[in-house]
Parts: sequence; C-alpha cells; structure tokens
Amino acid sequence: MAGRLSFTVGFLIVASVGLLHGACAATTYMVGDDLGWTVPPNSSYYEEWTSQRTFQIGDTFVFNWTAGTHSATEVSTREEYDNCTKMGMILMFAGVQITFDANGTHYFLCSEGTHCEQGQKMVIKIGDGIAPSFAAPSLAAAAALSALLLSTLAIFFLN
Ligand SMILES: [Cu+2]
Repeated sequence: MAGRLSFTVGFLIVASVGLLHGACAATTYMVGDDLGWTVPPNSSYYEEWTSQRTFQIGDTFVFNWTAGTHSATEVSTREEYDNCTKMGMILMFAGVQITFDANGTHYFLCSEGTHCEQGQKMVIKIGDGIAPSFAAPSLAAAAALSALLLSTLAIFFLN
C-alpha cells in the first residue's frame, strides 16, 4: 500500500476549538464505542452508530484502534465515500482526535485494504450537516489558538 502513497507529508494542526464554544455542551465520542475504529462485524455498524447520535459544533471524535493497520481518511464527497475512494486527508495515528468547529457533513473511511468496502466508513453530520458558505473570519484565530493547545499530526495525502 505504501507504494501508492506519495509522501507529501505535512504537519498540520488539527484544530480543536472546543474552548471557543465553552457555552456548548461539547461531547467527546469514542468512534464505535468499545469496538473502536476497525472492520466492523457488519457493514452497517458505523451507520447505525452515527444514526443513534446527534452531533454538534465542538464535538470531538476519537478514532481508536488497537490492532492492525487502519486510518481515518476524510474524503471530500458523498460519491467518494460511496465508492470507497481512498484519496483524501489520511490520519494514521491511532487515537487521533478530530473536533469540528462548524456545521457540515464529513465522510470518513479506512484507506487500508478493503476495510472501507467491509463497512469501515462513517458519515459525521455536524448540526444540520450544511457547511457555512464562507469561512468565518475567526477561523484563523481559532487555528492559532489550537496550535498552542494540541499536538501535531502528520497528514498524508494520497495521489
Ligand atoms: Cu481499516
């Protein structure tokens, strides 16, 4: 699989702006609960997991895996998600945490082997699932703040 990676490796701060939303009851979710982020026992497992929950701005998602190689890969479109397109922002560290600071719909899958095809994929809908049409001016400040707070993650991009 590594041969398909182009090592455009950047270090990016994954923003967590929970502090900016102090008034909200932000929740930290362990993706898949006890199962974690892995090839699920049935292909609709993560769909059911998300359908039982309502997510909001400031919520954090922890992608945990303890055995085997996985990734939390965010793809851009529903089509890519449906097709298990393994191209996008790949977070390869078990325990990676992602916090969303705006409404929107995010598509995650595992880019390893056929894990996605076996159901290791998940749609996270924040709020109404509709992203704001323009970036809020505060985002840069939020990112700067987060840089002070959070660890650095390597982000791999697939070609
Ligand atoms: Cu996987």
